[in-house]
Amino acid sequence: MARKIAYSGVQPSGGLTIGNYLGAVSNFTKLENDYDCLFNVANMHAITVEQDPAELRRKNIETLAIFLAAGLSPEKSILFIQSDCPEHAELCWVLNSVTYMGELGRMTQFKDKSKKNEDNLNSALFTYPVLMAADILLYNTNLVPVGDDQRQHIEITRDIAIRFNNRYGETFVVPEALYSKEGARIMSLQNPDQKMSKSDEDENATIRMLDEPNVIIKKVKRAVTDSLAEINYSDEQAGLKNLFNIYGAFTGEKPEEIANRYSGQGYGVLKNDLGEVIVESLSPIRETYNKLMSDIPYLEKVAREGAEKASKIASKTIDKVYRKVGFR
Ligand code: AQP
Repeated sequence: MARKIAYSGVQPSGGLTIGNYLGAVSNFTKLENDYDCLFNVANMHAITVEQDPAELRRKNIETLAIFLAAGLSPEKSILFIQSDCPEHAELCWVLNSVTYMGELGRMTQFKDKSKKNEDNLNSALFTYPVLMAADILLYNTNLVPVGDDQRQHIEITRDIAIRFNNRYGETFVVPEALYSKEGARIMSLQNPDQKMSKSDEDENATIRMLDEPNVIIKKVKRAVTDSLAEINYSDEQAGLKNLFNIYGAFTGEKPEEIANRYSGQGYGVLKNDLGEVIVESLSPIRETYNKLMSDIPYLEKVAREGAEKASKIASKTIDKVYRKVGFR
């Protein structure tokens, strides 16, 4: 029986955070053995906010190196850079014609990012979910491993697929999302009401996958908690709750049980231990990443071969879609 297909992408819009890792990348590696997987560096999404071209060029390959360092294998998964496959833009255009302004206007990510980018309210920011639908639907994807912040985008992808199928006949697989349990929504260390984001300007708000151990320890120590001086796992202590969620996502333990273990102790003890847990998990990734980055031609080869394999699948979908809509 043919294996099911899993697809996901990560924008090279900054240094990847433990939110990106726990919510997405760490789950990619768990799927490799059971699914036919495609994972890409979503650089076409990244330009919906202003990027420095030289930096973006560098980040494309760095993000691919992080995928490999986190354990993904080019032998098992198709790893590629989104803009190397023109089919993403081609399908996006067709899908734009079956997507309504009203449904795009309801996307909370658009509303949030609009507020942060008032001087660059471009139409790609608005149609971002259509490109994401194209990414997913191009590969007959069954499963999309993503963080909780992508819920609305997965829903609209499903709506677009169903609408297209109804209008033009059975064409797309309607995909399901896969959310991780503890790591689905890692919050900012400085504002636990907001999700941790790689583009956050406050460096203390994020822990990046490639942060040095002393930086990680320092950032955890500076994480905002509260003045109750009492260990609980509750919504009223959102900063503390986030720290337990991060702890649990790294160790596989239930956050509530970790909180019980620390009951009666000070926040400082918890923060010290959590810093160590994160350093221990991320150090091997950082070391492998550094080795990979010393061989750029190898990384470029992985990207090139990945794009060839992805395009082979994607071009079949484009052919089918172009026939359905009357282009061919
Ligand atoms: N805080 C988070 N907790 C859990 N998962 C998260 N993801 C992002 N932030 C968290 C998941 O990481 C994957 C890649 O995200 P993305 O690069 O496509 O864009 P994003 O969701 O907009 O992530 P960022 O870090 O907030 O990037 P910027 O700052 O550039 O907008 C997705 O699966 C996402 O759910």
